[in-house]
Amino acid sequence: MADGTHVAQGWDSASLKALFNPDTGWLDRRVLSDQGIYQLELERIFARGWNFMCHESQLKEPGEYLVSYIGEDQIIVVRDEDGQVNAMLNTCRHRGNALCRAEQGRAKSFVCSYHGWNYALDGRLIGVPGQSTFYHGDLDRSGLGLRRVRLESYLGFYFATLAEDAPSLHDYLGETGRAGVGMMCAHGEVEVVEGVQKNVIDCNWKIAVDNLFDWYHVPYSHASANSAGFFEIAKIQFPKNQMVMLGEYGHAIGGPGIPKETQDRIDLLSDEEREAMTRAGSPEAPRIRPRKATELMGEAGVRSQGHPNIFPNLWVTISGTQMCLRLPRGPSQTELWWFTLVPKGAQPEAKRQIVRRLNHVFGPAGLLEQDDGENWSQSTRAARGVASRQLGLNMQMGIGHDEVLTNDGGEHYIEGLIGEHGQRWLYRAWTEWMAARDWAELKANHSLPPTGAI
Ligand code: UNU
Ligand code: FES
Ligand code: FE
Repeated sequence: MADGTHVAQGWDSASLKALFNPDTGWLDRRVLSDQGIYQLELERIFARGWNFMCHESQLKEPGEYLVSYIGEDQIIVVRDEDGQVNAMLNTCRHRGNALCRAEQGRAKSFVCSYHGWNYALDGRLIGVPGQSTFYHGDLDRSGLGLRRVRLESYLGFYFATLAEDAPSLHDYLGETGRAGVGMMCAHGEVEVVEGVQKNVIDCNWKIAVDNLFDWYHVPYSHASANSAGFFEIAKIQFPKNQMVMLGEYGHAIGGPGIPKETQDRIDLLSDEEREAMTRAGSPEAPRIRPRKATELMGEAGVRSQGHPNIFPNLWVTISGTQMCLRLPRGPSQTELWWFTLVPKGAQPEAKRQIVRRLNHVFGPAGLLEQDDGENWSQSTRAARGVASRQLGLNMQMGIGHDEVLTNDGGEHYIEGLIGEHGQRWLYRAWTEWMAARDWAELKANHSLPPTGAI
């Protein structure tokens, strides 16, 4: 059944909701290990949500394509001869073979390597060997095109969904999701450098997502980076100036936030003065955004120096310099895809320097990801142990000590100490997505960002 009931025996709506208690912060560890839950995630979260595919700069010319994923479904994203970008399932309609074997490339059409069926860049089946002879002219090609997938873009970032009844990408992202995507364009237009760095970590995808809101681990997990002089934790963590933005459908942004009084002073400055302030090294805000960033990110969003997560699995890293997709590969494995952003039209030498610097931070060669990946895989492994998995995971930090503020722009945010509001918002949304059988139920039953005490 399309709603996944056949694969998730025992997981009815009530038992799924019971896996996380947002009022206490206790999470059932089976969410990191159970095969039935994993199958249901593919159907109810990945197939239903808007999944990041690529940036427009990755598909410049007609025929350029790349292959990405919605859960475990491969998706071809390709620019056709008319300049239109199409998304289609990467599976031949004959015997199901994968059409694109390359991760990225340029094609005139897609010819299947098994029996030679040929598909146009918009998915139409345009050639079948032996049509008039072996098929006796009986084959109706018109019904055998590649399965088209809904694709929409925001600020040049393309997302796809398998759900016909999903809201528009714009509405799905909401204020918080749009602030998150906007963060990447806050200093001007961007492009993605060639090549996506990919590696697999033996962890559940959610433990990697929950980490991006986690500014508690930085001095411990990354202690060696600090003592090696790789970075100065005191200059990036801002434990008392944290801001968490909460958005509909599970989007959130968490991490350091520029205090409002500081931003009020920044707002009076010209863009040139802001650049000078950044160069001089402001102790309160590592990188000051230009005036027009407020339009993209909102008045609260523009103060965030933290990490957006576009639900379910797109992490925008600090100041919008990279993106990381956390692609699920079973309950115990996650494929991480790193996209590096540079200013549009950056010169080769400038690009090279940015890539070299960022490769040392996150990604498979990055010091920070090596520290964290080790912890995530051990958390995931323990969730498979019959005794260990009976103990919940604790996410209680900050409960009852904070307040959700709301402004005229419709932004909802919490300011204060390091806490686990972002993680709780993530898992609360996760249970709501998992318990809803379709978009109608999700729309009716999901939590709107709260106001007041939290
Ligand atoms: O570990 C992290 N999430 C992090 C550390 C992020 C940015 C800078 C340092
Ligand atoms: Fe593609 Fe047969 S599986 S042509
Ligand atoms: Fe980290």
